[in-house]
Amino acid sequence: MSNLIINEARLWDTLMETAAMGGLPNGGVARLTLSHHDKQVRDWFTAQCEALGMSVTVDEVGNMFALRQGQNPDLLPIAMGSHLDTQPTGGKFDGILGVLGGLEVLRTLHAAGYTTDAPLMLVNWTNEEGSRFSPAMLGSGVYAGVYSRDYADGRTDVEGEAFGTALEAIGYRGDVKAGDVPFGAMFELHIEQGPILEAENKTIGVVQGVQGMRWYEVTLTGRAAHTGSTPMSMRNNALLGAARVIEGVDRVAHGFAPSAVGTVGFIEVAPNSNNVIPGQARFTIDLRHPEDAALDQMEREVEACIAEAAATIGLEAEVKRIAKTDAVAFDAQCIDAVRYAADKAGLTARDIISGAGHDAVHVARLVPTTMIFVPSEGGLSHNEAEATASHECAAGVQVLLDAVLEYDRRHADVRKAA
Ligand code: HGY
Ligand code: MN
Ligand code: MN
Repeated sequence: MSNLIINEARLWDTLMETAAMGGLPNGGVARLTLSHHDKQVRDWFTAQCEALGMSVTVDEVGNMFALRQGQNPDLLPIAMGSHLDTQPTGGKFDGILGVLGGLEVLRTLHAAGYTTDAPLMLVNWTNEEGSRFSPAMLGSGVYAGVYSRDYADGRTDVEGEAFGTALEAIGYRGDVKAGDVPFGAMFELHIEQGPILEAENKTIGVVQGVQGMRWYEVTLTGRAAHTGSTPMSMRNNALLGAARVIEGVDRVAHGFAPSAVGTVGFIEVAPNSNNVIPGQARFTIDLRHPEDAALDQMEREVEACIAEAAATIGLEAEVKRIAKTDAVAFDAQCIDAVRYAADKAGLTARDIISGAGHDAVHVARLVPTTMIFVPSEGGLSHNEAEATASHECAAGVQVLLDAVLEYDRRHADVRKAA
């Protein structure tokens, strides 16, 4: 059992230092994937890891893997990781806490001259947010074989720039095939992004799994026409159709309360002019629920709502499902290591299912994986006011350190006993 303690002040300083990379005047962070701010933090990440004697490998979709040697180089590394990209009006903690938490663990081990049995790895997954380029968790999805590299390369942002072009523009097209950098387990520290831990006054979320999530791209096409001279009976207003669907998604989600959520968060209208009846509306739908069967039913009800709006208003509807991640349960041994670590630190904890999606969802289909949550103030995230207290960040990183060391020790014991 180790008595290593992470350095809370160093962790907080590092969080605040990186929050300035894409920092916003109101205190939030805009570090969209593959932007120059993303390049800035990636370059910084590489320098920090190399300063600890680690080697950094970049794969073909920009996923970054920093490796720390263990006593037994033949073993698969134990990974820690999350994402460095943010929402356009993101906060200082979503994703980056998991990467910087892993960095703090590695800094603590380095300072102590402590070498684990298995190698350790710190991962930055590309485009977890799915904001600039949908869908979310794209880099980890390509690593896991859910999406092809070509599919990812072809995704475009609202300006029409392709993922592959942006990746090469910041110099992060690695020469290793996605999926070819192996590791044996992953622990992801993340803020909860919801209200439960704070409401129950718990410091640690022992994450059991992640709910199912589906994203759709919908294009409704009507007819652009003059707002002044076109009678109401002669209109094919695509934005009116979108409004009906937006209302319908909300109604379907409430119909599956309390577990379901449904949102339309992005919409583009063409030609988007004051005095033109909208000829086209393109928007995304985000549906989530802990049970896949419920998502199947929600999907049917939303599709029916789209068809009805199109038929009533005289629109063409194109619906593409661009992401489907079924509910995932995390690994019992990893979860037990987290529980052990929370107990060891004397922290209050509770089991929890993640409402938000994470790279751990794709990774869990490949190797033993779990997550550690710390509270979000007011349950708020994907908002500039996102906040988690320094001592809570430090508690999460201490649990990350002790969970990884415990997992490493338990596996070393099994090998010795064999
Ligand atoms: O969509 C999500 O849950 C994550 O923030 N990408
Ligand atoms: Mn995140
Ligand atoms: Mn996020």
